[in-house]
Amino acid sequence: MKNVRKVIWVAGVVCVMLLGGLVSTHAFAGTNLVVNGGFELPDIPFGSYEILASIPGWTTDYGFSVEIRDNYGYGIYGTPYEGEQFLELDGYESSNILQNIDTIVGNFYRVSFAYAGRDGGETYTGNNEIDAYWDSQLLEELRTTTVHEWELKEYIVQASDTTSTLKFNDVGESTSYGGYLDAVSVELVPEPATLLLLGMGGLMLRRRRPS
Ligand SMILES: [Ca+2]
Ligand SMILES: [Ca+2]
Ligand SMILES: [Ca+2]
Repeated sequence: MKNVRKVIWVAGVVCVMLLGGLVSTHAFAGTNLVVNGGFELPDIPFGSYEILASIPGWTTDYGFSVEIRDNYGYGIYGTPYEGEQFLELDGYESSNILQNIDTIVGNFYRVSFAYAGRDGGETYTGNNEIDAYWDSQLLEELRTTTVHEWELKEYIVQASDTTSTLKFNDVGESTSYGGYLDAVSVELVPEPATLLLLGMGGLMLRRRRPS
């Protein structure tokens, strides 16, 4: 019985140490590192839209403005992917948004976001075209001919610097009609070895408990 207690105690200590290691990486897996990734700020009135030169958390390096919509549009056309608001690139003119994110060199991150085509946007060539980048790495050339059908996109990327840049470039014609984005997220992916050890620690505790 003494040995069993010792094994449980050691397994517990190992788990705490591993968890401590994860904490020290300044971000738990599952924590969204993107500020205002759901475009809920600034909070604009329900059923309206605003064209803004800047929004919290994001900057732009071309284009005058982006557009935030809060359930603005007929029927499903105004529905966000999550929350109450979403973003349209190309508010008055073709634009981009980017955000610098603190990352750990060599660590892996899960990048995800929702993308949809704009109602009315399909009438102009290339209106919904957005190129998504992680630093200089092209994640995807986002293209759609559908109207307001949210697609959840996911990628696993690796950080090569202590700051990584997530960027969305509108690459369609400057028409005031652009693609939609919502629910932008970057989460730390635990290292496989750490996950394995955590799993083994948990397994050891479960197996020893009955005796
Ligand atoms: Ca949202
Ligand atoms: Ca609102
Ligand atoms: Ca456009």
